[in-house]
Amino acid sequence: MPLHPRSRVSSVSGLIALAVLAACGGRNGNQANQAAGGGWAGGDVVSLMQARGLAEKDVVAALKTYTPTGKHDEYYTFASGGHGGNLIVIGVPSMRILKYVGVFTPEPWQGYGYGDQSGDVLRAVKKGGNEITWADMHHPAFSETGGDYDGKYIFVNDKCNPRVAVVDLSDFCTKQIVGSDLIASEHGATFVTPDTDYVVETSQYPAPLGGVYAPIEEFDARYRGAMIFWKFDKQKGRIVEAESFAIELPPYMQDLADCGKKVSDGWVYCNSINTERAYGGILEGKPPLESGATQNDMDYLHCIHWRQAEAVVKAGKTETIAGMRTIRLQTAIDENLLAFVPQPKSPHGCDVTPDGTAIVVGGKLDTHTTVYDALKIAAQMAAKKSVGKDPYGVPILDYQGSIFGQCEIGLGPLHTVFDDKGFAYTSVFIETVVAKWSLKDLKVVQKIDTHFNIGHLVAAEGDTVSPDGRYLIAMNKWALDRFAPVGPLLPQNFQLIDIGGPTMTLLYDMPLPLGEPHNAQMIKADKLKPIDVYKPAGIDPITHQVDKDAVELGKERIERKNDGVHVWMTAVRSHFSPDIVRVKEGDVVHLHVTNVEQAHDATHGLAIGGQNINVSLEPGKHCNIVFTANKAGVYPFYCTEFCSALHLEMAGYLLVEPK
Ligand code: CUK
Ligand code: CUA
Repeated sequence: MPLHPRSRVSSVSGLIALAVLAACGGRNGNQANQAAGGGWAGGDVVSLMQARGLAEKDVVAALKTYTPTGKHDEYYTFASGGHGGNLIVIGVPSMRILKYVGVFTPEPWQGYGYGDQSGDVLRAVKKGGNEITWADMHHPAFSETGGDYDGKYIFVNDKCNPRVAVVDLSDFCTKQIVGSDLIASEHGATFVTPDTDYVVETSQYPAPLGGVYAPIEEFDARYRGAMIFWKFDKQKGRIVEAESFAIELPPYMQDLADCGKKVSDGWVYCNSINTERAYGGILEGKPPLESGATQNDMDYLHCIHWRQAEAVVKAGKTETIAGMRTIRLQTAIDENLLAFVPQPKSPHGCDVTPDGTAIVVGGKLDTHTTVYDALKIAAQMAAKKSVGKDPYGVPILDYQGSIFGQCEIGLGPLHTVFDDKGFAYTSVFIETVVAKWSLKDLKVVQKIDTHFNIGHLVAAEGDTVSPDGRYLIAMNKWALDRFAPVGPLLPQNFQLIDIGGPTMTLLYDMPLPLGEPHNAQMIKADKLKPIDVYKPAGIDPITHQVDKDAVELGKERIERKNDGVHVWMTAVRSHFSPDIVRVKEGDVVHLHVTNVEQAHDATHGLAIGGQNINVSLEPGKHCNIVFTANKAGVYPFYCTEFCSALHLEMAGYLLVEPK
């Protein structure tokens, strides 16, 4: 064995501990080795710290996050891609991006929406006949069993064009997108009931239900909100539209929702803004919407008994609007399944504690979080005790009689997540901090700066019945000076914070240059059991069944049929077969292509020039591609993943002969 020229410290941690001591004790470790001219002369830890201007806390943060090659992260974070309309999968604590999952937006690498059957998923919901290829994605939610993440599915919403998507975590692919024209925008989505019976989607900006027109002067009479309960079939992994229902709500701006759990199982809560029912009119002599909407001292926390609503639906007490079985507002009142509790001025955030006893709502224009008592609310509703009614007849419960109390947080509290030690963590937008406070005595114990203007925050399993503590990510709206400048449009800044010890410490800044993610969810890595390959070969990833047109090696063929030319093709290192496809100008071409390989990571791609066709062929995957060869010419097709030494030779020709 070759001897190392220098004696070595026996362990890496020992070396680093020594180095940190040396650097931080003020001793000048090894000045001669200090990097000159940008190189890493010397290469020992002390020199590196000095050369890079790192303090002890930086090295400690690095040690807590650095993940050497081949080592996996402890957690996955699934962040909404915001305007990007996709999901971003991030490893924690390394903050390495592991995957983008195309959801509401075509995703070229996955071949999502570029020619194969995934396009049917992407384009399933049109709005007014228009194809929508972006989204304003806000809130991902994992499927749950018993209030805990089960690692099977993740749901996401589109605020702008109300839609909900189902992503299967066995292959990280979008399987379904649904949407209802009942509502015209949404926000309180997606949130799941503790056993994922329903995925909740709540409207935000009131509009006449069902996508019809009504003059805005008839706002109070004809504009409405609604909460949709999308029924989820866990076995099939699909939302069942026919078994879904909605509840009509007054025309306030319903905001964030969360489902009760444990003692509050069966309930869903939703905060609201603009109970003033302002609708703007700046050029028409009215106050701007935002000032009209902030006149009242109190808005309303909506408390909805969804299990009761389910029974009302079963009893047939609904009206179908835009295809959605809807419990009308009067029915909801008569059936005692909806009540309001006042909440301080323009609230934001609505988060149920892990034990289900309390609902935390942020103040936004108030300096408190208000902690509501789920049982007191339920008791008042059961006793039909109210202190008044809103203009639509919805009972209003006594505010003081519905709360545990308030926590003085700071300027602009928004969202709250939880740890395993009885602490809550609230994002404070204006003050730009995370405030850690005790659920026991509602007292703040620590604040940590964020950079800058934090929106949501996510903690490890922090929205479940059993949070882990450990890690928290602050999702900041502004990045300002944190990164090298990239022009006027700046990335978002995800800041990883260690919440494992008694004090929060900042570990890492991660720019996210894609959209405004809003929220994310963090799950223990060992809860996910993704597949390696599609098995057996020929699987349609949407149905997870062997496709009827799956192709086996040796069974490749081309046939002209009534509906066009069918090509049954295989992909295997390093050729497509057939590699010459002859069609006539104007032919409809049906390309059935199977990657017959079963080797892990042996992915091919198939792209055809001039047709906007680009699919990803993971091992075992089958794609059905349909297009019209509308222009005579010679179209090379080729593999787009560097799969083998002869990858560049993995190509062929589509020959479109003139008519
Ligand atoms: S909202 Cu964006 S920071 Cu859509 Cu959840 Cu609060
Ligand atoms: Cu197959 Cu490159």
